[in-house]
Amino acid sequence: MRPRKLDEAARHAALASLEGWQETLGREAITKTFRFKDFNAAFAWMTRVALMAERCDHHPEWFNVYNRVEVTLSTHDAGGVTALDLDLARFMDLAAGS
Ligand code: HBI
Repeated sequence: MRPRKLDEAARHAALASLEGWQETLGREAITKTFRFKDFNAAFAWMTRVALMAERCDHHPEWFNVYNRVEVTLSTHDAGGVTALDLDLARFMDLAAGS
C-alpha cells in the first residue's frame, strides 16, 4: 500500500528535520538544489539516486545543468508529500555526503 500524503503541519515538521529542503512554490512538494564539483560528480550522484528510485518505485523530478541538480519530490499517486519523498530526500542527502 502507498503511504498517505502529509498534511501541512506534518510537512512543515518533516522539513525542519531536512537540511536545505524547502516547500515547492505553488504545489505540495519539496525542493532542493544540489551542487557538485563538476558534471561527472553530479551525474554519478544522479545514477546512484536513479537506481534507488527504481528499487523503491518512487521517482524524482529533476533538472540538471553541469554541476547543479534541482530536485522536486512529491508522490503523484497521493497528490502531495509522503514518507516516500522524505525517505528519498534523506537518501539524496546521504549520497551527496551532506
Ligand atoms: N514516483 N514521485 C513518484 N510519485 C508516484 O506516485 C510514483 C512514482 N513512481 C512510480 C509510481 N508512482 C507508480 O506507482 C505508478 O504510478 C507508475
